[in-house]
Amino acid sequence: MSVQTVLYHRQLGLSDDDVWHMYRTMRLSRLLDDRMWLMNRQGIGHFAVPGHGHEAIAIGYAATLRPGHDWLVPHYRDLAGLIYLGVTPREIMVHYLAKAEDVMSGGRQNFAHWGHPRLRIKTISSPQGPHVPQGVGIAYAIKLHGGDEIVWIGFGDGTSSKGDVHEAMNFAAIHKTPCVFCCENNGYAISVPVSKQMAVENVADRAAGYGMPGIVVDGTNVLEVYAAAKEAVERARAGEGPTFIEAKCERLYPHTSNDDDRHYRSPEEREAAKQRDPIIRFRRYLQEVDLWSEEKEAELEAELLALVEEAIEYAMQRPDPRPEDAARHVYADDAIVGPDGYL
Ligand SMILES: Cc1ncc(C[n+]2csc(CCOP(=O)(O)OP(=O)(O)O)c2C)c(N)n1
Repeated sequence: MSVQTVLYHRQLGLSDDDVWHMYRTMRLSRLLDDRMWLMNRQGIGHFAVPGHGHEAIAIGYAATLRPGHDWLVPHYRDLAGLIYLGVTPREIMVHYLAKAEDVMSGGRQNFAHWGHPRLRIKTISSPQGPHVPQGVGIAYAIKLHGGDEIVWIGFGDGTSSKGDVHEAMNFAAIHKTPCVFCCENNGYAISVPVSKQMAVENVADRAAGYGMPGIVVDGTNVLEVYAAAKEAVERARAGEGPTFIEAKCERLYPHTSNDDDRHYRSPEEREAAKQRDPIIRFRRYLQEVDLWSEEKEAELEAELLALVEEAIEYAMQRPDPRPEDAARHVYADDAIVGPDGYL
């Protein structure tokens, strides 16, 4: 155990319990993702969007947010972050199976179109990109109201090419809106590699053009993401404006259950990606600082598997949405309004 590694999470202000909770949430997220993938293959869930490989990013930033106070406009691979902020395995499974009580959208939206009014997680759009200016709009409203909330806005490297994303970042920098942009760069937009997406080396290089700091972090290292996120969130909260964080990671699975990445990634490339699995990396760190053991892992796995199975069991038995409710919440008179009047 080296002195430097012992100190790293403590230096960041994280206790031993905090890092174990982060690890536990990453493991829970992965188990849920694994089960959803399997259920899709069994013909049960119609569409799975795997977060495999993005867990360190989602946990790293979620740990810097105040649940139900700060706003999250997430990337669709951020399942781990949602769980960290308080979304339950039951809510995830009910959403996955599009049941009537789905808190995200009553079973209307596709899977991984996250949303949770009580936790201030804003539902995302199917077209890639529009959620970014929507997030900046929330941040601008907070600024006008004089609130101390911040908005975390996540998106992928492919989405960063969209015009609405550029407009949003330009506006945010001009008006110093309290938000953080996080580009989760896994090197692909479905089958399109990042080299066909942009001519710059880092997406974060663009930040200078908007007039905001641009930071590149290793998105497979949860503590590194946490450190960068913490600084950016503090900056936004202090009224100093947005930060652009690019977190480089690996997409360990195909794009979605509708994709087969063997058509565009070699076996060697897929094998190399596995070496950057954020959960394995974090486990190694915890082991180095004496917070992990085989016994603890076995206990954790048994506990989490029971949670996941219970959530599946629960969700499978919930009623499907009624056809006559299809237009509910479509117009403003029936909208879900939070306690503070926000939609
Ligand atoms: C405007 C728009 N164009 C294309 C699509 C189809 N599409 C859905 S996800 C996706 C890839 C996005 O890639 P990226 O932003 O890098 O995120 P990743 O899936 O790699 O995490 C595409 C092209 C879409 N939903 N919306």
